Amino acid sequence: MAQAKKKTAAKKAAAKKTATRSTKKSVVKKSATKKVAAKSTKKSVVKKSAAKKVAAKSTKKSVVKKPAAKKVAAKARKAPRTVAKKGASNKGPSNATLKAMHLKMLRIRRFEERAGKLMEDGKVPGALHLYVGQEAVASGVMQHLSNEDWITSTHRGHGHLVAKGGEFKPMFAELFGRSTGYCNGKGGSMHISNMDLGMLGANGIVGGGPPIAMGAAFSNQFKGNKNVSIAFFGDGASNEGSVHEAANMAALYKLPCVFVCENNGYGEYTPQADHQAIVDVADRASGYGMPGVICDGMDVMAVYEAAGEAIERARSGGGPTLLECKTYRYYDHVGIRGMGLTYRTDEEVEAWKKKDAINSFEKRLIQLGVMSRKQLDALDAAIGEELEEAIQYASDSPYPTPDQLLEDVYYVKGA
Ligand SMILES: Cc1ncc(C[n+]2csc(CCOP(=O)(O)OP(=O)(O)O)c2C)c(N)n1
Ligand SMILES: [Mg+2]
Repeated sequence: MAQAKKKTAAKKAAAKKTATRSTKKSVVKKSATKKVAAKSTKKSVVKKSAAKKVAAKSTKKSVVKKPAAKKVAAKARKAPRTVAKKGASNKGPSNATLKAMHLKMLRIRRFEERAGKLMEDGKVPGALHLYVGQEAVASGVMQHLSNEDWITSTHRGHGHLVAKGGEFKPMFAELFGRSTGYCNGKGGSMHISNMDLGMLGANGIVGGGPPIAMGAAFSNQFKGNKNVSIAFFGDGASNEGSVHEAANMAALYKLPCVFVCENNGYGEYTPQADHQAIVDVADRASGYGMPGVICDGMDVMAVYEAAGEAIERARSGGGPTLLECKTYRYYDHVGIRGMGLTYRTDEEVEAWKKKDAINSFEKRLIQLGVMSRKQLDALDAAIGEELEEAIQYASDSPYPTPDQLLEDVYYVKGA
């Protein structure tokens, strides 16, 4: 019993470390942030009471309409954010679910590694923002979704599509600009989408996805179905006005939407501490009036549980959640090696790789007897074969013809 307590205490401490950036710099910044946060709490208390007066003045109709939303918002303000508890759910996932999440992660990793190499060999036009390192986030979230649920992605979108059920052939064809691609070769890496899978699109506009996901959630609420929409965005995007507007409206209308911030510590080449004064993006949730939750984005089970709770809340009318997943991208902002900028150290990258989501989950699957090393290797080899076939298929596919140039795109005739 005492040993078990010790173990949980040690686990908690480890989880805390993961959630917090461990450099000295960030510790100093954190305490400064705390002071700022303390100041702003005082301020917000004053502001809140003023806001209450304004709310009281508003029409009877709106007061009657929103009591439930008010309760959720009040709750969210009281408990601005929580750190997701591991093993919080009683119902452990089935072996089939564990296997499915592992498969998603491995498919993303291998797709991205191969796509990155092709780009660096000059075989893919344009830039590729690769998702390697962040696989646990897409996989843990998407495990709860069906094709009827919508997602919006980012410029780093291949992983989201693979996890949503995207197939390698039309994905590579899209990256190669071929007419057999998901968008007939006109979307490319940064605008790949597929409505049948509920993937509303990657997006070259940082912060462009959340308003679209919020709108999709509004349509679901309007239609009265139980579908949800998920907005994936980065720590950098979390500073964009479009994200704040979408979150504000989603909370106001209690929309079935989950805002998933993939905090990988950088916006392009800028460390988080240089682009925002907070450490936890989830802290902003209270400002929107929704629950904020932090989870270990390098642990697919932690993401699965935290996302499951948020998605269930959204489906059952409880409104949106801001879920922050602490994660890391192994490759550069663009491509594998990028531009050779020294904005982060090799030691930092290696330290995150030690927490690799796929390695640790495979160890767990073996320990649990869900899969053997042999089965895992066979699966990996099969994915490799599927990839090569898809690359061949994409290379053999034709480009769109000039007469198809204006199909599938918005344009103003005669302009
Ligand atoms: C509106 C807009 N501003 C700036 C850019 C340039 N840009 C591309 S990616 C990026 C960083 C985004 O950082 P984050 O949201 O943390 O995503 P990550 O790249 O870390 O996945 C920026 C600033 C853009 N594409 N769109
Ligand atoms: Mg980022």
